[in-house]
Amino acid sequence: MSALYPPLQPHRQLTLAVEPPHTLYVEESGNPQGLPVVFLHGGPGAGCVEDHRRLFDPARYRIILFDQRGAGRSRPHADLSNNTTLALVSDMELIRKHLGIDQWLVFGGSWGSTLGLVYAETYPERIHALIVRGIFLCRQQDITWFYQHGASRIFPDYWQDFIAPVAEADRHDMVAAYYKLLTSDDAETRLRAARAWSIWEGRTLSLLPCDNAEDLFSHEKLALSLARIECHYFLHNSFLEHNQILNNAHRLADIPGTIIHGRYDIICPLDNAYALHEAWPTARYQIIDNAGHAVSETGIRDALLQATDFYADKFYTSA
Ligand code: STX
Repeated sequence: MSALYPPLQPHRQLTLAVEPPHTLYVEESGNPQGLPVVFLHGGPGAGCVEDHRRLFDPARYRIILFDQRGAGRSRPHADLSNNTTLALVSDMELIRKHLGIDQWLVFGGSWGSTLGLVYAETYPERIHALIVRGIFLCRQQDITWFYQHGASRIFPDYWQDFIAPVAEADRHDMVAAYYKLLTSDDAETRLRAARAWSIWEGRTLSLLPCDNAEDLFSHEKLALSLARIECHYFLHNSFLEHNQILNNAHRLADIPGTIIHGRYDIICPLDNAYALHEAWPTARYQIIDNAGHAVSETGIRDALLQATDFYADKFYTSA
């Protein structure tokens, strides 16, 4: 079992104005001369946390974290305007150019895997390697599974709490119903819906229950950005064409890659990773047999650390 790298502070933090009204929080930690890696957080809308830095050897990586539009420390918080997949991909290019980086390693879990895959299929020449975890292809079947029926059968008790804010007549389309609540004029309605949406995700995240999931996910700031931004993306088919990621997977062929996925992932079932592995057979494919969806689960964390060390061995050269 391997531990995360020790806690570390960013040596540079910046606020980058992208398309109005958005301003992004971007930070760098680790070795300024190291192998650049960009970390893509989940949700969309979850934002980065300090532990994300600790997945990378700070002696060999130049670690770049940023909060996507509306998430974390980016402003305006939880804002849905001009918030699309394509916009996030162009933000990544803006950040890359702003930091003077030619090629970087791209690392993403869950929605971060979605964004990383779309970015890689758009700009394959910009990527040293791609590490993706908890694969989320954002197909209609993936959204239906988690927000309509599927996961509801594994967690029927938590599902009741998830559907509670929605009038019975509207429950045939949970994403559309939630969108109305989450964009309501009434702040209390928005927050109540955001908490229920977010707690559903928190409770279903890991194979074994995690004690503080409800506290964490009901926190006003996280709940609002996570729920509003996710719901906005999923209502709009994540701004992707039908099966876009798999259909364009041939563009990944020359990218060194690692796919890591927990066998008991209920948020993003393993068939997401399996389909990606079939479409991108040159990538290393690792099923973690004792884990669900969370980056914090031991088996997932170990595999991720092994992967980041593997690519540092391969690509890092000291000046
Ligand atoms: N959301 C998938 C996703 O990206 C449907 C995701 N799942 N859990 C998370 O993100 C957090 C734990 C980061 C909130």
